[in-house]
Amino acid sequence: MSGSGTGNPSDPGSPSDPAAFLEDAAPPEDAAPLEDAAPLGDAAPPRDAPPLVDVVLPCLNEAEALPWVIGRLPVGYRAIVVDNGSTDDSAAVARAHGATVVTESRRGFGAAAHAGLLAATAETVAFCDADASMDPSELPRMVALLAPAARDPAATPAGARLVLGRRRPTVRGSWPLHARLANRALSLLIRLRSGVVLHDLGPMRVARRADLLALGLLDRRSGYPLEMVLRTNERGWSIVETDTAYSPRVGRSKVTGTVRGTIGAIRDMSRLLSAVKNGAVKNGAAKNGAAKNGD
Ligand SMILES: Nc1nc2c(ncn2[C@@H]2O[C@H](COP(=O)(O)OP(=O)(O)OP(=O)(O)O)[C@@H](O)[C@H]2O)c(=O)[nH]1
Ligand SMILES: [Mg+2]
Repeated sequence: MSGSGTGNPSDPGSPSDPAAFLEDAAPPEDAAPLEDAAPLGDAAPPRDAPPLVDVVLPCLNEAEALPWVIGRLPVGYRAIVVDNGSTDDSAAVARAHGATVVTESRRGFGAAAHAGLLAATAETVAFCDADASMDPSELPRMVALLAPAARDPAATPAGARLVLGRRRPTVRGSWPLHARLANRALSLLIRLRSGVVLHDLGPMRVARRADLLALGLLDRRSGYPLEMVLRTNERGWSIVETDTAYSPRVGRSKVTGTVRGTIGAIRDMSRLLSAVKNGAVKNGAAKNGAAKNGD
């Protein structure tokens, strides 16, 4: 790592001892510095043009992080902040920074994410945490990996139907060890049960809106991202992973940093994986694989 930092507000810069990272915690050598993950720049659409991509930002008390997150959106990307019962100023801060705010009173990551999907109007929809652990300026590279929009959602054009950001820690402490181990175990179970080869079930992801709606997702809690993967695979649609930077979140941790959150996530995921085992979620013939940064 060259030490350029990520621009993330919590990023203290590069570690003094990069070799101290666990092996798979190191960002890939060919990863472009985030400053290079260029927004659309000159190709800026007119002011009132419809969004190219709607970016769903589920939000529970992220007032501190939102200004940075919304500010990192490329031109033509619209922030849809789904306020999930925040008791801080999240909604007001989001509005003040130009985001569209949707209110979802039913608690749960999936409830918030799905409300954002239903509010989206762009052909392409992205999901990103609102805690500044991920950088929305990486989204165009992910969108570029998507297959062209299919007129018929049942069709299978070449290219990915779901692009997942594989989290790569930028500094030690971005990702607590217990969370990384749990994630690794989950990835292995997904591979065994469904055949989908993943390294991470990261929350940053992009897909076509019509495809996402066609999946008929039902989970409204922590299982939502996993159900999205399993249902995409069930249809035989291709899933691709690409490396994305993962920095320490801004604000208080709700899931991976708390015992309650971790147990809840494991419970929701296990239920879904049992559904695969019992045949309630079928395995498709999806090809999936990793895309290198810049592919
Ligand atoms: N946990 C949780 N997050 C929610 C909820 N509703 C919206 N969110 C948002 O969903 C995103 C993911 O939640 P995080 O708390 O970052 O969960 P995580 O990334 O697994 O773990 P930490 O970042 O370590 O807390 C954040 O932007 C939250 O604000 C909810 O009901 N529960
Ligand atoms: Mg987070």
